[in-house]
Amino acid sequence: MKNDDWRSYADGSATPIDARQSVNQQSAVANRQRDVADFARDVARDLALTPKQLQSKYLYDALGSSLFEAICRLPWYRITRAEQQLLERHAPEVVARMCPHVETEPLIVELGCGSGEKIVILAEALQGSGRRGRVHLIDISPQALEQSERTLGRLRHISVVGHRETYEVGLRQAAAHRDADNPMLVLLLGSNIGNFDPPAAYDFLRAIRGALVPGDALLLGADLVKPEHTLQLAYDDPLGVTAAFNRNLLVRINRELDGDFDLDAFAHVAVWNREHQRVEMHLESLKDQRVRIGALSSSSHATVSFAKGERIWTESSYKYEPADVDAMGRSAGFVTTEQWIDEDAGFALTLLRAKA
Ligand code: AVI
Repeated sequence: MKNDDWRSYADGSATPIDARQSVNQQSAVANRQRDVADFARDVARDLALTPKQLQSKYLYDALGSSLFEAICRLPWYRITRAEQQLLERHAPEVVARMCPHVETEPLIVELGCGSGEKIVILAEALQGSGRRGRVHLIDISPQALEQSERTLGRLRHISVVGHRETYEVGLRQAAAHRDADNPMLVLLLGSNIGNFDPPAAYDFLRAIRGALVPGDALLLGADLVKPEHTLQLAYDDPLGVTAAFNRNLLVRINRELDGDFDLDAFAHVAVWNREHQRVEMHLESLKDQRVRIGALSSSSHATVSFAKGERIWTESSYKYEPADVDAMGRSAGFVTTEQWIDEDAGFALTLLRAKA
């Protein structure tokens, strides 16, 4: 059910928003406390590693998500625009391949929906072909889910359910809503696969395959290897937006974990690691310093020492060759149906069918 006063939820229920409000407020507080505890635990563990690390998923608080959206509009970061153009051009073909009959109602699941501007292109192609569908959005960011639901809200031929979950949990929940007569299409776009290291990317594709049945499909967007200078500009842009995105992780630790990181004492660094085919983002300490993180005061990690030049590794963005995508998909139990490439931007959109 979906109209202005009702929303469907991941548990399949549909209850007036007013009646759910106090329940939602309580669970929002509980979620928040759980999130901060997880964040504290991960920060303590990962800053004790050599080299020091922070997980890239923590880049996406509300400000980080807005900064990432700004990155997507930068002239030097072409992933988003290239993918949108490929989607606009080929979405009708994806729909036609997935839904041979006009009465087919696919279950479309997007892992990491952002603001919903990509899935809406597929939803519109579905509408253009006279078909209906069900959409499940999975994102850990509540802002992203709200925005995507708004973006899709004007479309009456689809129902929308949001899951504020990790990809794995959300995918399991969404797959429970599939029915035997209609195919499932999973979207993993924006080169999100690039933020997994290769073994994790393979495991993740296997997990996606495990949620599918033969005939279902995965639409995968992957950024391609390109000249170092181009990658450098994409991940260390002249406007400093990517630097702000990276350093915001320290702002987040200061705010949520009572840290005292001096932002001016850490520089954003982006490095192309040719051997591993990845761009790495780091935060480099500009001096010898000690940083206190109040929320960790009960542990031995409350004070973290940095030597001048020492780095915190915050993100990896793996880049692929088109054949790598095909090979990775094949080994995970898929077969490539189509691969559309934007040669100029160096980006590939691949439709992978689940093999029998
Ligand atoms: C979300 N992810 C695919 C982006 C990327 O390109 O790795 C995140 C990003 N990091 C810096 N700029 C954009």
